Amino acid sequence: MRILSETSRTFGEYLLLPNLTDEDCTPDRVDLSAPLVRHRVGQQSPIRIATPMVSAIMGAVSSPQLAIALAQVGGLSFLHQNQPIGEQAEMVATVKRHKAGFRHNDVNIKPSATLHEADLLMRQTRLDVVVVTDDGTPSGRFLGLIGTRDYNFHRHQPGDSVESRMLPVADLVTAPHGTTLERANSLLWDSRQDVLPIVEATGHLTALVQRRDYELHEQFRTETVDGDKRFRVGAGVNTRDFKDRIPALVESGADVLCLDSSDGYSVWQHRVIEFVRERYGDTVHIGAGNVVDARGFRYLADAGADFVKVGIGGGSICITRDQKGIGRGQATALAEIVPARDALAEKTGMYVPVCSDGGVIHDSHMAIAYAFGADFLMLGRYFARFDESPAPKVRGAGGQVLKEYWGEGSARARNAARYGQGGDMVFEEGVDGYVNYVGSLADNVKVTLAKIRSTMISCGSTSLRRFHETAVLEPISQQTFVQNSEEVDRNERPTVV
Ligand code: RVP
Repeated sequence: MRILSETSRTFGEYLLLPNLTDEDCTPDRVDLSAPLVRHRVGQQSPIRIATPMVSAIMGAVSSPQLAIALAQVGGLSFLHQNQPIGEQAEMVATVKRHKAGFRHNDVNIKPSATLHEADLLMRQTRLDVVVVTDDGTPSGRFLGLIGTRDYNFHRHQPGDSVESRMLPVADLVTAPHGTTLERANSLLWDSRQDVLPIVEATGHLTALVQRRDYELHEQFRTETVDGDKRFRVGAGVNTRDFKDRIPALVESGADVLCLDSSDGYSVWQHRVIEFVRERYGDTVHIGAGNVVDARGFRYLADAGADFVKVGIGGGSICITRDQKGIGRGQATALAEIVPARDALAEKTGMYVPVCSDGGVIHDSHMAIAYAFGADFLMLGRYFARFDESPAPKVRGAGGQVLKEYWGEGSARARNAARYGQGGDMVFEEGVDGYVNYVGSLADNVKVTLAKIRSTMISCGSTSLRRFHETAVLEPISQQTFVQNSEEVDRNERPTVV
């Protein structure tokens, strides 16, 4: 038995001290881009992300819709593996089909359907516009568009037909299949439409180009895309069915895989990485974890992991520490692992990025995590609060709007491949709860990034590497902590709708 002398600490126990801010230190110069997968020192990582945030491998968090929204602002999602292989592969394919700027037409309605049915469909799919085809299927002939702005139940009857209010194809400016995104965007502006349908010679619709996507592109200019301008997407895998799951995910176009486990310091993860290297060489990227000390990091990095994920027990829905007595404060885990990453890079010339997973409660904790040297962050609770997360919205007792959020180790998820104790799950390691609904991913990420840039400017840095190298962090006293938290609760205000 060994007892370590230092106390294990979390992000909330530190504050940053400002460094000198000079003339070159302005928010527009801050580059938050980070390597996602291993690379030789001095060379570019094969996958870089402009927004160093990835969504958690969780059923309550990562869906194709969230993956598209996150890739659109420069991050990346990992679709969860607690589902049949075919379903996960189909989710990956859905994201890959979605070429940046071109939205796919897979939600359709017949002209004879009622406005009530159209309204219901748009609410269910969270779309503003639905494509009308003669038979109501994606392969049907394109007849027009119906959107939330085309009807109003104070003026129109729910039983009126879609045909009576849709914008018919004859009144729409359309573009032929093969039109470039640049050309499509200028047609969109010239026509003053919100949506430009891309139509084949046969009269079938292939895609929609939307004004909102153009505006997001202009705002962020940082989409995470592959060589064919398709959004990049990641997928979780496990140590049980990997021989079948990995080929299916690779086949459907997953850009990067990640082993999904609460404790990744295991020979089982080593074997999965070996399988990937034997079968695919370096053409398939796979991250591993989770670990909380340098031994675990080195083990997985030496096994060939493309990145290593750090964190046990710190997740907002996690009760592993109570149930098993295992875990470590996230800040302390990073403080030990980041130097091991840098020492490995120095010794071998190979840089293996570190992902800090879980435990971010306030946006300021993200800045603290980057200051500790994390290359990118995996977030569950943060993304669960947005429109695009797959969980249902519910109303709380006080009337506030909430979204459901549950852990992968909860009875609801029963993710046995991640939390199974030998076979099935015998006890729970996660809870099933709610988070405040706060609106769209793009709007919220924009504000969070503004805060991180502002912190970095105060600390005199315009890149994450420099921020980490020069950051001065200080543990705060219990008294400072109490003083901060005893004030009026200014955080996490529920959105009133
Ligand atoms: P958070 O961002 O604090 O909500 O944490 C998300 C992380 O918590 C996930 O990426 C995962 O590592 C961990 N997790 C997921 N489910 C559970 C659980 O049920 N204990 N923990």
